[in-house]
Amino acid sequence: MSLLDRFLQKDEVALSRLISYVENQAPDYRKILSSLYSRTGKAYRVGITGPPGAGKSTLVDKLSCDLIQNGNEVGIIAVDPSSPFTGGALLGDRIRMQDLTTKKGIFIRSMATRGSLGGLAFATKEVSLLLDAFGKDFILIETVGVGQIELDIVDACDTTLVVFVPESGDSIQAMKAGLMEIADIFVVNKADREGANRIVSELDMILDVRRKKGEWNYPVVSTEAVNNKGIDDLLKKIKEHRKYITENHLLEKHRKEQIKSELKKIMELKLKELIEKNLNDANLDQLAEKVYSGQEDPYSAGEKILENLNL
Ligand SMILES: Nc1nc2c(ncn2[C@@H]2O[C@H](COP(=O)(O)OP(=O)(O)OP(=O)(O)O)[C@@H](O)[C@H]2O)c(=O)[nH]1
Ligand SMILES: [Mg+2]
Repeated sequence: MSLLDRFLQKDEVALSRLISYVENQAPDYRKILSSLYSRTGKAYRVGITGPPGAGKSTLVDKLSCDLIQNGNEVGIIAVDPSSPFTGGALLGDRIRMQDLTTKKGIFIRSMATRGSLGGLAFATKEVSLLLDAFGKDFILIETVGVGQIELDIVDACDTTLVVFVPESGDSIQAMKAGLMEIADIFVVNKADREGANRIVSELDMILDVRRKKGEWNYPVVSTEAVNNKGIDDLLKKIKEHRKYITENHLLEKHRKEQIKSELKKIMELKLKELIEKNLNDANLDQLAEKVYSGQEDPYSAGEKILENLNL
């Protein structure tokens, strides 16, 4: 049986293998995604981001358990842009989520920078397509930190949670990093610690400016992930947000925007490949020689090459 057939029969080993194909951009990986594309669009993607150690993995763990108990299948992608390879820095996550891997209906994958063409955010999208095609109802994407890559990743999600902790300064830092703008739901985790109420009211104060009657109200939810407290409330808010963006056609609009940027990216990558294929070192040397000796200028030389590419 082919890998694809096994994938279609819900074989998780085949899923893992296909994810590696896609991550490594193995030959024909596009054909695989293309043949599976019609099976996608059903999964709901939830992004979870926030400062290191805020309790994101613990939240993902508890949310997943609740979701599978309600009959959903869950895919988890843990992304760490700061790690040069998959595994190392995420080992902690893996250990913490270990009991999850044995639960039926939950699949976990870690991803890290591998210099993949198109970048980590794009690779994450492609992996989530696979999970979607596999039949996952929810895809939870955890990213640590506040850089541009993380923002791009959660921006591609349908609902984004930003996790805060009672330690002071977090909210202000997050605002600087643009986290406030991308969050749909604000989570104050470690509510068992002192200062939790203060940060909730601080957030509420900032958000009141943005809250408009009849529109999404940017809720702040307190949780104690380790003690499984507040998780049902959080899940309720996620579902409310889903309902809100669906009914107001915002989900549709957002997904179309995502498709546009994917299309551009796919074409960019294809062009890059074509250029590399058609322009070997010898050609380049020759051209450089011509430009250097004044026979040609680089602008017209570049145009000519592009015209001759078989697009
Ligand atoms: N006191 C308290 N500790 C918690 C709570 N939730 C999680 N923790 C602890 O906080 C630590 C970090 O939790 P993680 O879930 O790994 O946090 P994370 O945000 O995924 O961490 P990174 O992925 O490394 O950024 C762990 O020791 C958790 O047990 C909570 O509600 N209260
Ligand atoms: Mg984590």
